[in-house]
Amino acid sequence: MEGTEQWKYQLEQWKNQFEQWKNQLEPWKNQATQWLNQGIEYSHQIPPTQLYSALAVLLFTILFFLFIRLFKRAKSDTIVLTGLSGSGKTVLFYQLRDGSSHQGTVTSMEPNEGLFVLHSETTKKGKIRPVHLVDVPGHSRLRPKLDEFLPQAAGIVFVVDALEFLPNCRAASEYLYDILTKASVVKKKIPVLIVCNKTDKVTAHTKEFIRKQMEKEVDKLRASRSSISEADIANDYTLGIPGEAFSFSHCDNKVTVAEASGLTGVTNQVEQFIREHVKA
Ligand SMILES: Nc1nc2c(ncn2[C@@H]2O[C@H](COP(=O)(O)OP(=O)(O)OP(=O)(O)O)[C@@H](O)[C@H]2O)c(=O)[nH]1
Ligand SMILES: [Mg+2]
Repeated sequence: MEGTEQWKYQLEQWKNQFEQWKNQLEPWKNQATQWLNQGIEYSHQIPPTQLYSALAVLLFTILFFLFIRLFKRAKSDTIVLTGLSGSGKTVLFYQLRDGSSHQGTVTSMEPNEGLFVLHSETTKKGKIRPVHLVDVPGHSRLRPKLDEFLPQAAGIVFVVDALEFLPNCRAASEYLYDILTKASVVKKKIPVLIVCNKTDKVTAHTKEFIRKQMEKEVDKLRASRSSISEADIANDYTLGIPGEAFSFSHCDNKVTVAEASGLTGVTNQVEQFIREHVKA
């Protein structure tokens, strides 16, 4: 019984409080109605054409800003790290994210993904746009995963082991050839950066040497593939200029070469490429 009494009392108090608020709001309500009436009256005084054009301008401005916003959002922030197994993608991924290499020699079995501001930018002031970085393992069984990420990529970082380059040259070139002829890459002209990694070692090959060797290898592949893949045109675009030795500069998308050492944190050229295509 006591409980109900207490409730009743509480309810009564809430009601009083509510009444009090209502009274306080009354002058505001009056003011608002007055303004509204004034507004309506004023709008009656304006010639309708002027009113319509003002409304049209307002609508246009709103649509314009909405459009700009949408357009900005549509720009991708995804950078895909790819290349043969052991080339150093995962080390590079952590170096870009944390500024340390998380040294380990395990072969990745899953793509590594992250949305972050590059470690080298964390000391910068102001709001910086994060990058969606994806490290797709080089193991042949996981390569189809690449197709999931390529359509949304703003750029592709193709990592090459500059130390063990010669034994891997053919396989790396084949993988790169496959990427460069993918419809998703060609149509959107996704830029590619070939990163000659592990340049901390003196025996590493130079980027000029690697570029030339890979161009030669792609040239050979172009000849052999075009003779066998007549029936399989769907997947393939032809590379380069027919009758001329292949050069990466013949590609419709921009293909450039850089040097890096993920292990020791020399990654400035990769960061520059990322920021060229995912504006801060
Ligand atoms: N000297 C040197 N070694 C490196 C460098 N980057 C990576 N490595 C070594 O290369 C090996 C492979 O590196 P990972 O980053 O695991 O290679 P990955 O490309 O992710 O390989 P998968 O995951 O199999 O596709 C590791 O033993 C690294 O320590 C580098 O810049 N310099
Ligand atoms: Mg890995």
